[in-house]
Amino acid sequence: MLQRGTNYYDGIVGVTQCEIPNKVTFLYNFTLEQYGTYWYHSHFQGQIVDGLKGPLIIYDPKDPYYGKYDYEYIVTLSDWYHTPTGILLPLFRANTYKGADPIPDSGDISGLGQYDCKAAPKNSTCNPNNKIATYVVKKGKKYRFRIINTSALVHFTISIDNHPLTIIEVDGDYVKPITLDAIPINIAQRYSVILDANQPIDNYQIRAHITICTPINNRTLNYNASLNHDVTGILKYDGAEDKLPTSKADSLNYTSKACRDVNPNSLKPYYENKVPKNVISTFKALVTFGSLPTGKGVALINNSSFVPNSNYPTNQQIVEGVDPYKLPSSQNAHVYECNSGDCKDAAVDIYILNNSSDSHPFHLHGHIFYIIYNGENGTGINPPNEKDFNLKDPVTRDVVTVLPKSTTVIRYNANNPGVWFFHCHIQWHLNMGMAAQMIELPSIFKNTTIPADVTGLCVGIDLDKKKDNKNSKTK
Ligand SMILES: [Cu+2]
Repeated sequence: MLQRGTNYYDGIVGVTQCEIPNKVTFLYNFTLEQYGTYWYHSHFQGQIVDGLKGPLIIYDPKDPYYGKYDYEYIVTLSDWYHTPTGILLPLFRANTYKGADPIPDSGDISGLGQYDCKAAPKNSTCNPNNKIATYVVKKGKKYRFRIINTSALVHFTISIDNHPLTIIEVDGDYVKPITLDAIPINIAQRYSVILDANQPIDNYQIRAHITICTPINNRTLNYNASLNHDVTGILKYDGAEDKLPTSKADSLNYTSKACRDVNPNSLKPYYENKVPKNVISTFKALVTFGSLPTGKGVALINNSSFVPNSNYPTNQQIVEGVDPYKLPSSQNAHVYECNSGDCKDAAVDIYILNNSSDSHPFHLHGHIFYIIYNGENGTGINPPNEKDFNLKDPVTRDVVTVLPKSTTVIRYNANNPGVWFFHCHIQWHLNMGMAAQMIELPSIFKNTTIPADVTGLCVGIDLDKKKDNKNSKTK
């Protein structure tokens, strides 16, 4: 969410707030100015991986695609670890694993997946014979599927046998319709697609193919997981027999889509974009991995691993007079003001220079961005020639995949004063510090009044008092 004027409700420990203690109620109260398919999740430790997440759909009364479909479904895709992150995360961060991303045990569609429980880790919960996600459609009708990848680690390619999918929305923004047999979707990305239920009445396989886009070796935590890379669901026509689909996949070439986005050059914005031209600041983010002298693996942006200041979030520091230009290097702060030109047209370019062998889905808070350059796999981290930027009709997103050993350039309007988190959405990379803080127009932002409920999280809460307040309200 853009959180314009409410940066302090953006939910990042050490950036915009302190953590919410157990048994305390905290209200995020903000005004929406966006429509489309989003999701919410915890941004603390590994809670998102344990399931603290869900879809957030905002309906647009002027949706240009209303009338082009009859019904809609929400489809979440996720990986699943039987081991809770309370155990997994410390193991992962321990020296021996050098930060190789833990491999999930399984995957699910809208929370439903199947697994051979004999292979599940000891003492973990595993339910045999789980249901399979089933979406019932009526022949002759059209359906909007809102697809969200809420994974910790994995990339999905989703397809439905005999049913091409027409993309109409990408990360909350409408695009001109484009029809594909299979949709690659990286972590935190969203697509709305329209499906035409025009096939014979039957059951059709939904295929959510998993790809792990980071290197695996025998030091990788859970590397021998019996992960089934082909998660399935059922598209069931009303009137079809209750049986598993026997439909065949079209000749799907997963490798050509693995770890990639739908080609950004093939996606065209539905409404004409005006790309801002007054670039007030350029942030060159060199993305690498490294290790501390102790051997502990870290993720680095410009050779610095982000460590949140959990007890004194950056937004409060700036409001209380701390000079944002003097934050410690562990804060990975990039600070910019608009001092020249038309500030309504002010823009920031982020060059994501990925010098690792992983692909990274990068997400920026508080903004949607234009993908003005998306380098091919292996083309290197030399800053591209600006002549190659697409400033005419780039697609907007809020998560972009940066391929291994390549460069991507995003541009966004610098019109939202605040402290905005910029990070890889692979949960394990985030835990290793693959994050930066974009400190936008601090000379304006420092005049913000941060509400007492937010600052109160940092001064220690009297739990009994808070409970009394809550009780008195409910009475
Ligand atoms: Cu990453």
